[in-house]
Amino acid sequence: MPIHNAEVGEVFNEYADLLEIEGANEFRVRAYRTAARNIADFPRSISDMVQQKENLSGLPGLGKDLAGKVAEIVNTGKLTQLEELKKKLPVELIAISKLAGLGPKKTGIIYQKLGITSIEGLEEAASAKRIRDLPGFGAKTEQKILEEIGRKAKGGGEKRYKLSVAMEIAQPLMEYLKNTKGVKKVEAAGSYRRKKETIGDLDILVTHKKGAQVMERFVEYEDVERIISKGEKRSSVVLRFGMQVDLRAFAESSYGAALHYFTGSQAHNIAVRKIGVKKNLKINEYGVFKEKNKIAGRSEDEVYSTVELPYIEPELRENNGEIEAAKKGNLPDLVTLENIKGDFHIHTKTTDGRSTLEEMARAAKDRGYEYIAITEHSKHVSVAKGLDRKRLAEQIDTIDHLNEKLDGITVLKGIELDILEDGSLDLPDDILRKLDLVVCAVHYKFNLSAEKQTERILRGIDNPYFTILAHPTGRMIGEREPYPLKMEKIMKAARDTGTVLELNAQPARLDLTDVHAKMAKENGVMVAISTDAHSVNEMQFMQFGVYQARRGWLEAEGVLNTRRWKDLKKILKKR
Ligand code: DGT
Ligand code: CA
Ligand code: CA
Repeated sequence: MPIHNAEVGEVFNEYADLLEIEGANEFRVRAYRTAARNIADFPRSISDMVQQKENLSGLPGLGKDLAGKVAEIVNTGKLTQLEELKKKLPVELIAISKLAGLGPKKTGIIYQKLGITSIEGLEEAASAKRIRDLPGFGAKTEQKILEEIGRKAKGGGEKRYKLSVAMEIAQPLMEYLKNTKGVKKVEAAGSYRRKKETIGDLDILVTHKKGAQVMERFVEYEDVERIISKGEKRSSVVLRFGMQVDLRAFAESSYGAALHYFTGSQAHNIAVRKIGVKKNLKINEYGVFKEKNKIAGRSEDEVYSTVELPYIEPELRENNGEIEAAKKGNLPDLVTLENIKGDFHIHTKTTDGRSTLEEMARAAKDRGYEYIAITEHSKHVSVAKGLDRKRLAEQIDTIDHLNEKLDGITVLKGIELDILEDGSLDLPDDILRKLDLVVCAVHYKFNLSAEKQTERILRGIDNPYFTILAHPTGRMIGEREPYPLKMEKIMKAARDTGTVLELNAQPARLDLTDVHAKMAKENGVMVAISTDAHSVNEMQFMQFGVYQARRGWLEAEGVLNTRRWKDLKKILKKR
């Protein structure tokens, strides 16, 4: 298995954490963190580069020494120095550093000043009020430490999985369950059905004929590592990848009520039940009851209609205004994958993609699209062989020729243009003028203050050729926090200039978030759902973008790439 860039980055991050706990020189710590970020961010597979014996010391932030360490990680899966430091430091220090709000720096202080090496020792010291006087700490931090230890003891703070990963795990399991004799319905409820960007555990519901061996078959699934419980109606297991799965069986007559109950969210359920209470109805996972009589339960539609609501799509069920909208008959008509007519963010082999331009164009046509935009990196991203003005001009010619040859799909000329630190754009206007659209993005200097970062992007947006702001917050789920940004200001500027915000569909990005997508809609800002595909395969990520857009209440109307080519053409011309 080739090791992913993010995994190499993780090794460096872990090393940086331990160095910080040990009290190492802060510049040294920072060098590893910077390298980790650059590696995780690097658009080509570092693993491939090592295998092909390419020189790594040209990568941003990597000198000869770090390049050697990268090669070691790729070749052996380990970093010797990290292993040695791990042996040297008490193991629980890492667990301590992972307690919310602590981190390696504070853990280092606790360790060095008080000699604390275990969670137990930390709890003792916090209870004895010995933490609050440490430099950079206070009574509040001390209190938080105690709460956090209490929460952990109750089993909180477990791992979450990206939706794409959860789907890879869940789909074969559900297929397997469907193939059980006597099993009728199999569906995953919970956050999975609401298409949240990350999933805590899987909640699978089934209906079956009497005597079907579904629970037996479930716990015998090849990826089951541990059985937590097994019963007739409910079983729980932990899979090899660490994910917990709860399986619950219901009668057909309760299935709709169960599906509603276990889809959640809990906040949505509570709000629905409240309406029920006003109507003297009791709603639970078995049905809707009026006194002793069951009046609904077979379908979700039935359940909603007892409280005089229309069906509400799972993606909206967060008690985030959907109940009010449903009452008023104002629910959004959510965008679907079928509405999507093109993709505005595509890389090819010309820079760091893995498929050719023509392969991407044909794959887009196969998906039923009418257009795609080719958007290579610009020159500032030198590590991805970003295009300078000359190579971009050549690509424009190539695309013109390709369009003459292709039928039924239009390839748009674009670029993923770097927004430089001062807000200027990476290529001059006279070449941008020749493009159909310009996708702009921040790719470095993530650590500016919110004011500076916002100012930088606003200046970029001022350029009349700026069409779409790509992955607006730069976050990577579970890996990199969004950079601080005044999103209201960005939204206002986007509205005033007709700038489009991208909802990047890469499962690790999903940037805009659901909350920001909704905010865009409320601000009258158009969204483009784009895959940022680096291969034909990655064009499938469109689905994840659409899920997130639906969670953000977006309708086809508010999504630019639902437009037919003939309409889009006019919109692009006008800009
Ligand atoms: P997750 O797994 O953390 O990604 O999030 P969910 O939403 O899948 O949450 P989970 O697995 O704890 O429970 C699944 C659904 O079951 C949840 O969305 C609502 C329902 N549910 C679970 N426990 C309760 C409860 O104590 N009360 C109510 N009203 N509903 C619950
Ligand atoms: Ca769940
Ligand atoms: Ca659950």
